[in-house]
Formats: sequence, C-alpha cells, structure tokens
Amino acid sequence: MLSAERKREWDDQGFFIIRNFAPIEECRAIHTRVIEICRLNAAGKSTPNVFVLPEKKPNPLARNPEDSVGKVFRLHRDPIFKKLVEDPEVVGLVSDLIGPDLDCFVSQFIFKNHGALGQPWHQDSYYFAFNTRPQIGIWLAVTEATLDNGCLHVMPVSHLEPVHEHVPDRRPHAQYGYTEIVDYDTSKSMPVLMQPGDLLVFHSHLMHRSTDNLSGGIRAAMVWHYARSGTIDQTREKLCHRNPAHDFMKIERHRATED
Ligand SMILES: O=C(O)CCC(=O)C(=O)O
Repeated sequence: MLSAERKREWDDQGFFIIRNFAPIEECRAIHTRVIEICRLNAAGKSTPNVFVLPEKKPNPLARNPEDSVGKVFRLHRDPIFKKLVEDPEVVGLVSDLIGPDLDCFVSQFIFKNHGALGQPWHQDSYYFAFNTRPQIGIWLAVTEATLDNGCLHVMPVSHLEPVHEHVPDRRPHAQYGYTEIVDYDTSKSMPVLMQPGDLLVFHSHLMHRSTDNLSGGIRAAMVWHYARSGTIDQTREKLCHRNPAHDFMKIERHRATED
C-alpha cells in the first residue's frame, strides 16, 4: 500500500503528507463528537476512558466549555475515533512501515483555540519510553492549519537523529508536559500547511513543533500513534511515573472495501 514515492519520502525525510485523506463531513463529525464530550465533561458527566485537559492560557473569546479545552485524550475506543484509527488505508501504510500487527496507544484531539501556545521543538519518542521504535504518528487536520493559526513545522531528516535532551518549556501558560529541544539547528525546518482532511504521517524521532494560534479561530487536529503490537510501556520504570494518556489497544484489521 505504501508507494515507492512515499517510502522514499519516509526514508529520506521522516514524514509524508496525504492530501484529502478524510472527507470534510468526517472532520465535522469528529469535531462535533469531541465538543459533545467537552460539554458532558463540563456538566460533570465523564465519557468512559477519555480525559479532558483544560487549556492553560485563558481564552478571552471563550463562550462554550470547549473554548477553554486544550486537548482531549484517550479517544480511540470511542466508536467514531476507533473507526478512524482502524482505517484500512492508514493501517496498511503503517503496517508497511513497522509490521502487520499494530497497537494504537495514544490519541488526542487538539483544539488549539484562539491564543493557545504552540508546542515547542520535540521528538515524540522522548515521551514514549517503550521497548520498540519507531512509533508512527498521524496528524489529521480537522480545520485549516496555517502560519497564523499555529500549524505544525517539521525538521526534515531529523528522524535519523537519536532522541535529544528535552528541557522543560518554561513559558507562562505552557501546556502540561511540554518540553523543548535546544541543542539542534532547526533553521531549515518547514511549515506543514494543511486543509481539513489532510493527513501527516511522521516518524517518532522527527523533530517538530507548532506555533501559537494568533488567529481569532481554532486550529483543530486529531492526532494518534501506532506501535508494533506487543510493545511494552516502560514509562513507570524509566521515568518513575505513569503516563495517563497511554492506552494500548490492538488494531483490528478491516478490509478496505468494508465500511
Ligand atoms: O498540533 C500541535 O499543535 C502539536 C502536536 C504535536 O506536536 C504532537 O502531537 O506531537
């Protein structure tokens, strides 16, 4: 399923983009469901397995509960998101990269509301203390992602780097857990401008960041990660804490023709 061109991009750059992967209706349905989860959460009704992380920076334009949410984690057992992470095309591509048996172990909807800070330069593997590598990240644009509203920026070829030291992000209002790479020249990075439904596939050593949302609207994305099945989460042993965002779920394979 992985074309020779995408395989080359993967090997050479550490990522590739699939334009128009998801129809706009699917992006809207995802967004609607996550808003519903935020509103239920604000009313004291939690959704099984899911947790909602407030945005650290107050949003002066906030009207509804979701306007003050940063991220919603552990969505991949909820039916609409399960269907997404088990999408045969994505699973096929990822299988070609890391093997046929996969787990999805983390998923998050990122609101990035007006004014929210971006996430500084990092490698996702820094956060994944596992016994297998790489993990594969999927970043689906739910809204447009622009320079103004805080799109991702990637550093091509940095997937060949080891995991660098990450120092705490000390900006006021930095989101919980943000850390930063400061020992690598990222001046040749490139922005990843996306339309709703575009999808980025990236290596867990690829250095990437996002910038602040300077626009009046939101820049929403659905992000999830795959590891080889049987991967052991060593977060507790190596980092002396549990990562509450991790939730390993075996991916069921569906034929591409099935709905
Ligand atoms: O979408 C963003 O603003 C940052 C996402 C990111 O860097 C990540 O999920 O690792």
